[in-house]
Amino acid sequence: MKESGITRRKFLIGSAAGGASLVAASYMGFDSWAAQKTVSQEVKITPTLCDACGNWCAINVYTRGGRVWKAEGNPIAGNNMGRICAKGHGMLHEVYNPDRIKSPLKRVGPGKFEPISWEQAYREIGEKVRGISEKYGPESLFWVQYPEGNADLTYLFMRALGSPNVFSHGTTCFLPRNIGWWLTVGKAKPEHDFENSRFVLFIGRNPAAGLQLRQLRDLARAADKGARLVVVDPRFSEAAVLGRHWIRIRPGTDLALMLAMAHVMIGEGLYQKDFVNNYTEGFEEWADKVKDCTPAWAEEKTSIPKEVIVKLARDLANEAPKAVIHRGYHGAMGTQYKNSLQLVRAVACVNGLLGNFNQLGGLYFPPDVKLGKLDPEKHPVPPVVEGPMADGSTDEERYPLTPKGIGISQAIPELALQGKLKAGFVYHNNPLRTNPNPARVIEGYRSLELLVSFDYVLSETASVSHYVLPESYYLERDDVVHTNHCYSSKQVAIRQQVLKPLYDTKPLADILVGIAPHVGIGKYFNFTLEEYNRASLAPLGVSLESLKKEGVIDLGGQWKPGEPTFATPSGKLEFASSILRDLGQPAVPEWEEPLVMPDRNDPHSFRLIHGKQGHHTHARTVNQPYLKEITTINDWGRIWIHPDRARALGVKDGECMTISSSIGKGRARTKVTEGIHPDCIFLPSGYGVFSRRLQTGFGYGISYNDFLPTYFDPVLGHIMSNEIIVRVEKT
Ligand SMILES: Nc1nc2c(c(=O)[nH]1)N[C@H]1C(S)=C(S)[C@@H](COP(=O)(O)OP(=O)(O)OC[C@H]3O[C@@H](n4cnc5c(=O)[nH]c(N)nc54)[C@H](O)[C@@H]3O)O[C@H]1N2
Ligand SMILES: Nc1nc2c(c(=O)[nH]1)N[C@H]1C(S)=C(S)[C@@H](COP(=O)(O)OP(=O)(O)OC[C@H]3O[C@@H](n4cnc5c(=O)[nH]c(N)nc54)[C@H](O)[C@@H]3O)O[C@H]1N2
Ligand code: SF4
Ligand SMILES: [Mo]
Repeated sequence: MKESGITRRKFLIGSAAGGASLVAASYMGFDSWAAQKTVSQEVKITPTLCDACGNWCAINVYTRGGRVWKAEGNPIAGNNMGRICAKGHGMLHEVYNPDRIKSPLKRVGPGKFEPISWEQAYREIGEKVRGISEKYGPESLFWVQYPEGNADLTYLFMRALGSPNVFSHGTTCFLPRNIGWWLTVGKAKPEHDFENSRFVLFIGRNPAAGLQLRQLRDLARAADKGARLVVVDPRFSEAAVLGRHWIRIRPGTDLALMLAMAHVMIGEGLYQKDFVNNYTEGFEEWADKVKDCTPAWAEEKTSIPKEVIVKLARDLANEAPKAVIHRGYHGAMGTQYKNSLQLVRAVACVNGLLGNFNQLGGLYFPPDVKLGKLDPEKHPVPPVVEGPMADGSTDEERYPLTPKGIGISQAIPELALQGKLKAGFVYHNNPLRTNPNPARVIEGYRSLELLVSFDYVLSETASVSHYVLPESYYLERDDVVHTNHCYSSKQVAIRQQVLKPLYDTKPLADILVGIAPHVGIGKYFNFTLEEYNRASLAPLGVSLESLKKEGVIDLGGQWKPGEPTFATPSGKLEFASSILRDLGQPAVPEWEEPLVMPDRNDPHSFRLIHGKQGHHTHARTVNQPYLKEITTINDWGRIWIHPDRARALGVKDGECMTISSSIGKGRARTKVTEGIHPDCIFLPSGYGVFSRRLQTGFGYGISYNDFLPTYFDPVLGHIMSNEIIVRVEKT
């Protein structure tokens, strides 16, 4: 065990001593354990949905003597198939975290909060929202959230208030990935039939740490059956360990690799001709475009030897149609680069050359589940808000491809400072940590006349809010019915209460019903969550009681291979996109330079890249002692740098480096490793907690956002989080 960080022994000593900094006894110190032994040992199993990340895995939670004991994955759930990850286990115990907010809070001074009643919170927030709306118009109100689950309720709330401004994490997570696929095949998220694949290629996707448990299971099965899993990444990621084939690429250049692979596949006639002839549009135009994208050209861009590119293209094509390039998520194809949209288009098109749509071992479109709605006779629906969003994202001229209802959340601070936004609600989201340029985010959010956060702890954002409303922890509440994603069949699932709330907290639905009459929208919130859920389930012929008993119910409609269909304007896979052409954008995927490149003559110049670790979610789990301990025991908070570059800087493994950009400066210990491209340094993305109210996580590590200016991709508006060159020095 390393000396750095908190060892388990120190952790336990801290616990026994009741050390505040170690979130002690309530995590089950010896005394409480001994006391437990004397109370009831009744074991109860409740099916519910994990909320430790956005995957909504179905789990069965065991309580013993009324305390959470453990959880197991629900085997029939399509997106986890009985699995549960370290975060899922660790975050169960957060319900007992002493950092939790125990009642509604009102800020009475910098960093100072006083507990208030729900009634007072509803009344005061209601009055303020009403006043601000009357004075500046409802378009001065906004809501920002992690948009899963209860999103329907929050859209309803904002619609009732008359505001179009609902923001999600889209521009910091996935936006180009969704739009690129939608343009090419008409749907944002095709699924993969990995179990039957013979060859899977990952372009900036690391499913062994950016977890989706079903994918991981299916990939492991494919690997067992002899499939090749090849990972293209600037660093030797966990997926590269799983796949045993790593192709090291210069960050920001995957588009060149894709174009060169298309060049080889088309030039050597290695594409699926029947598929291309029958189901695609614009092949000749793209073939013409990639004529000059030779492997030698791509070698220059990517630093991948041309022989490797040729072999990769041939090997992949040889296994078609049981060959697939992963659809991508956050890394490379997400919101990281200026050329991410072109990259996603190119990936979708190379999948088209492989002809793998609706084929075994390829890609398919998961079946949709359509839920019911409350009876509008009894529960009036507010009128649709026609006006534009304050960030310009609904402006057809400026962001014609950015869909409604996602928003460009990194614009909020600026809009607040300009006085265009006056009051905000932050739900299950922490923009002070997860948006670029935290100093500016703080300034912007602080300038609001009213900021209300819904959280279960005093996150950085909650800490600067005027009111903090504690949503019950996920183990303590019911949520809206969920149509789980990531599936090959239709399923519905439900998150339900495992424990009675430990403190004076409430589920979101109850909070909205509580505030609504105070802002004059009570008539739109005249329902209970139970009524809402019953109405959702009605068309499915599933009762709420049976769903609560099972946790997940499979409705059939299993995906089957067959004729592919595409929801594009042409009804085909569009190598050439008519939508892009009409917008004056490149109709077929073509090379686009990244926004920035490090200076190869300057030993201090690096691109800063980042990524997930399997035991942390975004910026929020490092306050969980067991999960933080995984980091400290393994010394996994370090920043990766290539040995040649480290030598040039005179930095040795484990020593400190200072990193600076135009907006920030920070220090981190190094991991000197061959497993990273020399052009970049890599920072794991979970660390850098700066809320003192998160006692375990506080002060550990740094965050990429601290170095990243507020960018807006010119086409979609995403943050381009890896388009940042930093200066690195030995500390
Ligand atoms: N454990 C865990 N699992 C999660 C989450 C979590 O927070 N924690 N979050 C969920 C969510 S919301 C998301 S968005 C997904 C994210 O899932 P991923 O997209 O897989 O996650 P990342 O780690 O951001 O990026 C993947 C890889 O991209 C690499 N990369 C960076 N730049 C480039 C490049 O230019 N080219 C290539 N080829 N690779 C590059 C990084 O080194 C990294 O290994 O994970 C989901 N699952
Ligand atoms: N530093 C950093 N920034 C990132 C990322 C990263 O990995 N690191 N990832 C990027 C990506 S891919 C994404 S998707 C976004 C995610 O962006 P966010 O959604 O802002 O990320 P989280 O860190 O998950 O923050 C969620 C917040 O919800 C709170 N929360 C947890 N459980 C509950 C609950 O039951 N109810 C309520 N009301 N609140 C709860 C947490 O305490 C936390 O404050 O961030 C992006 N930005
Ligand atoms: S992947 Fe892990 S943390 Fe995310 S929902 Fe599933 S079990 Fe929970
Ligand atoms: Mo994400």
